[in-house]
Amino acid sequence: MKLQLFYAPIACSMVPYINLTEAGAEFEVLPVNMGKGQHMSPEYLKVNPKHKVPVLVIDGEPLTENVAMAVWMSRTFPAAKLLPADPMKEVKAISLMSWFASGIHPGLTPNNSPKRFCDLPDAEENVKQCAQKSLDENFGIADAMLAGREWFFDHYTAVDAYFFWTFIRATRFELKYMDLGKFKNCHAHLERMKQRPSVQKLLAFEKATQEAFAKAA
Ligand SMILES: N[C@@H](CCC(=O)N[C@@H](CS)C(=O)NCC(=O)O)C(=O)O
Repeated sequence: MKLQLFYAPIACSMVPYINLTEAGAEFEVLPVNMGKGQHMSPEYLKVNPKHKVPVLVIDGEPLTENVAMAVWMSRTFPAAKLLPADPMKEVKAISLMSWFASGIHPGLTPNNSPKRFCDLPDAEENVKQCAQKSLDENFGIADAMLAGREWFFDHYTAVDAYFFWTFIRATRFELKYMDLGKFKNCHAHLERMKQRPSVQKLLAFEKATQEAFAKAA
């Protein structure tokens, strides 16, 4: 099986990188330089007309959407236990990841591109403030879920990889309208994630990709 992952540093393509690594899968990374607009190029739009990363190409067939990728990986690499085996817990895991995709991710993006959400004059700060209000509420819910727990389920799963991305992404913004520091359980989860070899590999790869992009600029 040939696996290729369209990946951009900082972006949510971190999630399938971690999951594939956890699964011990062999995959090729195809870096996308969003700073140079590669995700809007005619070649990339043929792969994903939604102009987003990640895309996982499975034997030539492109699959988009993080949640779908996690389900596919869990089925394809069952030994990695990327989702819980119990059917109810499995759908709860899919429910959590869907919330990250549709509830948390939309609170992240406006912080770096507010004009995409409202192009009225002087609206940028208000867009960021609204986004951070949403993040504050959602991270509060996640923080309560993680209280007294190592992972979202009774073992590490793809849900942890996805949440890790949402939280590390938030820590990389300058957030004027919320205090990320109060989410102690989310921070502890982030630190636990950073201990995993898959995450260490990802962070090293991200740094190397960013350096390569900077050199090419
Ligand atoms: N629902 C998608 C979201 C993908 C997404 O929004 N990716 C962002 C990076 S985190 C992106 O590629 N943005 C570029 C754009 O929208 O032009 C998923 O879960 O895979």
